[in-house]
Amino acid sequence: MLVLITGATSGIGKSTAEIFAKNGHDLIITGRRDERLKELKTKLETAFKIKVATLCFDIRKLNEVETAISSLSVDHKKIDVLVNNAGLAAGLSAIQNGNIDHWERMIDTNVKGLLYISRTVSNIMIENKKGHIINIGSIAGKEVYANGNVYCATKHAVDALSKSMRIDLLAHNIKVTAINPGMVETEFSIVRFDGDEEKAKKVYSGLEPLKPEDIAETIYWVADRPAHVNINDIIIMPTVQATATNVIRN
Ligand code: NDP
Ligand code: 8X3
Repeated sequence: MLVLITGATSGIGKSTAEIFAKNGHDLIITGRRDERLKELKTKLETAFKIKVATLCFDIRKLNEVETAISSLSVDHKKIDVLVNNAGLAAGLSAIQNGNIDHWERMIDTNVKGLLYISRTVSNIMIENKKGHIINIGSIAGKEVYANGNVYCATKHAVDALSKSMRIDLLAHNIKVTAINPGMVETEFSIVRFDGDEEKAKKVYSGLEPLKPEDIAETIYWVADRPAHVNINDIIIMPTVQATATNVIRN
């Protein structure tokens, strides 16, 4: 398989690149931090004898998305699996105090960015007469929680888009899966709290969160099902987390 993973410089996306590479699949890895992309490419090509292409672009910018994808060679355009993983939460404030820049970053990345890449790559998949799009949603796309307002709205949008994409792409032999994790310890909370590592650490204190590898294994399993099987939707949580806010801590 040739697998394009957005947001592969960190967390879930990076672990997903690692598990596909380990299983012998070629990759296209994307993100804005080019040095990290290059480091990961060298590491995976050396360890697993696979081919890795890197595309450094900001998913919020349609022209960057289109230029990056059209720069791929003919062979690299045979994308079998698109993992729509790039995303973020910015801030955690009541709606009346919300930071507009945070709102725009979340909407532009989680919704518009996902749409830009999906439109571009689904046309390639339509030409190839097959494909699989795996969207990383969230428990925040199934429930809402205090101060999560705009992040929850963007992930509810991902939930809705996954369902509608599945219908629109049905006639083109393109599978669509949504994977919705609860708490996963990555750079997510550091980004959410604008680099405040102490505050980020508290999110996971006194509990065992999911690891990015747990989500990567699920993504790999979903992509590895036989051609006639599609997994529509998965919610995956740490054992100590029942809902977005019901969590047991030591
Ligand atoms: P990380 O912060 O560790 O990784 C986020 C990735 O997204 C990075 O590789 C980053 O790359 C990329 N990204 C962010 N903004 C952009 C952009 N504008 N253009 C291109 N790439 C971008 O977080 P996670 O691994 O946790 O997050 C991955 C996904 O999982 C997100 O969609 C998140 O909402 C979702 N999720 C996370 C959960 C968690 O608890 N961690 C739970 C549920 C869902 P770079 O900065 O190099 O551009
Ligand atoms: C990330 C999980 O609960 O912080 O999507 O929104 S949560």
